[in-house]
Order: sequence, then C-alpha cells, then structure tokens
Amino acid sequence: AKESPEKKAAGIYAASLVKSGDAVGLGTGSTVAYTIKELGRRVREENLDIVGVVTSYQSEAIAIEAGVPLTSLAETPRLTLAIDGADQFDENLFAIKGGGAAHTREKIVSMSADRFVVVSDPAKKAKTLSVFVPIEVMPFGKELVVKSLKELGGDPVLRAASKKDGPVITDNGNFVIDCAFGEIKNPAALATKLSQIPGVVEHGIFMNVDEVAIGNADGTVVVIK
Ligand code: DER
Repeated sequence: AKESPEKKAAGIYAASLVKSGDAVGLGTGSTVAYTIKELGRRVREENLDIVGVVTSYQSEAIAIEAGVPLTSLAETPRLTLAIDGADQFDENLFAIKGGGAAHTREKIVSMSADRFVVVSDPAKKAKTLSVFVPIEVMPFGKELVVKSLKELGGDPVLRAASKKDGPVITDNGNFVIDCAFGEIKNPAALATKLSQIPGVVEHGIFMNVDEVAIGNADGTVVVIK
C-alpha cells in the first residue's frame, strides 16, 4: 500500500506512548501497522521490553516480521494500552471500526486495556458518525440478523470477499454484514440495539476510546482526549 504521511505520523506517535514493561494491544489495519513496525524498531534499537497481543492474522504477521514479542490474553489478561485504527470517529470519541473485519478481537483487546488509543487521520473525523457499521454475524443467524437490521432502519449488505468466491469469512469463522444507518445521532442507543440481536457476534461501534491521535500530512499529530 502507498505511504500515508498522516497515518505514519499518527502510528509512530502512538508507539512513543509505549514504555518497557507494557503489555500492548496491537490493532489491525494500515494505520496501526506503522505503530507495530515502530515498536519493532524500538525493541531492536532501544531494548524496549514489551509484549503484544494481536487482533488478527494480519497484525500477527506484521508483529512477527517486526520482532515484537507476542503473548495472549490467557497469559496477559490485563493490558497497559491498546492501539488501533478506526473507520470514523465523532467529537465524543465514539468510533466505528471493522473495515478490516477484525473488530470483534479488537473490541475484546481494547476492553482488556487500561487505555485505548486510536490512531487516525483527518478524513475520518466527523461531527456525527455516518459510515456503515460492520457487524460480525454467526452464519446460522444471518437471515434473522438481516431482518432485524432492516427493522432498525438499516441497509444490511453481506460483505463479499474480493479474492475468494462468496462472503468474507472472519478470523473467527463468521460472516460480516455492513449496515448503513445514515447519520447515527445516538451511537450508544444503536449499539445496545445491535448487541441484542441474536446471531450478532459483535458490532463495530466502539464507546471505549480514551484518545484519538490524528496525523497530519506535515508529520504533526493532534491528540483529542
Ligand atoms: O478494521 C478496523 O477496525 C481497522 O482498525 C480499520 O478500521 C482501520 O484501518 P485503516 O487504519 O487501514 O484505515
């Protein structure tokens, strides 16, 4: 993928928040990939003494390549901080995630951390959340979930794979339904409704973000808390 100065600035800034002794949640996507690679550099060049918990096969491969020591939630259930990207965030730091279909493990890891830092760029900042909400769904429940989402006023679309015939299958063996709701004025209320639908494994509305680091093209970073 081509370099993004905005994503690089945010990603490298977030890596600077990490100190020896930390257990770090490592998110998924192109922005946090910069963080993982920078952490690998700090491990090699600064003897940074950390362990990471990954949120996907993708972040696992990037972390192994970068040389970031890995652990599991079974061994390290409490994390110092989790760092991850987002598809969009609003002025209350509510975020929509799941563009990479990894949001279930991302939410588990971010909720296991004392601090959750999102790394992002200006294009994802919105006054009101409005992008589609990715929802991980048990295949067995797909029809009921689609029906329920329509009753909530959503426009559910089963996420098709691009290099595989048929639907995307997540790292957990499930489907992803992307559901647009237009402007989401009350993300918390929608999150509750989505969580109550049988067959929904996890939705992409995150209400636990502690701070967002927004990278700019000139390399500067703005932090919103
Ligand atoms: O899937 C996710 O939630 C990712 O964090 C994604 O939304 C952000 O990916 P990006 O950093 O490649 O934009």
